[in-house]
Amino acid sequence: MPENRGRCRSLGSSGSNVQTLTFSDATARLGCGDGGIGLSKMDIEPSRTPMTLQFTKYHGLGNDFILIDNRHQADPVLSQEQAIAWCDRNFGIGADGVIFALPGQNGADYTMRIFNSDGSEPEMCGNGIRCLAKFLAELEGADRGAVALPHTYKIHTLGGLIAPQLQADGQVKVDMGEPILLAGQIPTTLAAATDKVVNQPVVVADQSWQVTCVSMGNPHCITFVEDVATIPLAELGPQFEHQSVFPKRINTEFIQVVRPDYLKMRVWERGAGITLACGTGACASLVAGVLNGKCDRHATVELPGGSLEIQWATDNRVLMTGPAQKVFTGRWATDS
Ligand code: ZDP
Repeated sequence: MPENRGRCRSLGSSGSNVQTLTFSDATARLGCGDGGIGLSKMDIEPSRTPMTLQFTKYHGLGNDFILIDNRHQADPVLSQEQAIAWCDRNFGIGADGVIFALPGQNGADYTMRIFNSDGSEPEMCGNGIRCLAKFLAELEGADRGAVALPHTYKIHTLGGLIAPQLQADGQVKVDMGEPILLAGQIPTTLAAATDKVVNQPVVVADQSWQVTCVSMGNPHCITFVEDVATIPLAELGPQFEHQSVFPKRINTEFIQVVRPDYLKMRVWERGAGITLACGTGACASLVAGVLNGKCDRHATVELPGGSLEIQWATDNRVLMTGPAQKVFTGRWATDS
């Protein structure tokens, strides 16, 4: 039964039958206190309130995320298994990832953690951090005028301190920090650890590609092509992602330089597959374009879901400007 499959995935069970748990068993196993999830009414004592957990759905140019208010505790309220179930577009809410708004650390206002739709945890997420900034403003009462614009948040991520700024026109401008160019730090074995990877050959799907690698906290491999529309992304993407020269796997971008100030991009994301947009990917691609002498330091990057403005400033920091849109709020409840 499809319902059972969804439920069992969220419980991390490999069996095909619904598991019968008491409320306290379930709470302990799921580790989310009163926010426990993933159980049907049948699974808990009938007199108890069904367990639900609130979420808000956002997207940045169609790169969509489930946002969770996790400010009360330092650990995400969902396991990576549960994130997989929530992101499932048929058996769950549907999203490219789950983002947790956690208490700040190292002097930051908040901490962001993200799980990809395959449950893996990336270091950073450009579209996601724009969504997070809007979500935080909402939690802080922006609709009552409690957040004066422009407003900048300092967000701790596994990729370092990132600063999204909410602007008066509704766009979010993010200081994405400095790009990481050394092979050992990206990481890739395509060059010596302290060398850059600019226009280097790599064999994928029995073909040699000239690639440039850049990390924006998370790793990206960029290939310039004549026409992005002709690239068989679903076929090539996973083969780039799992090429052994990328020990932490890789996000893969194909870029068409329409003009030096206008790039077209298609992306295969590590842990999420084809997405409509990728903020860190757009930043990495502009940096790669500059390193290859193909584009200006300030350009529009057109993605299938819309466009981002990217600038590699003279202080070596990359600035990304784009939208983030709330779509709906809901409660996860498998009994409904
Ligand atoms: O590095 C990775 O594993 C990515 N899948 C993380 C998500 C990146 C994202 N698409 C972005 O906009 O930077 C959210």
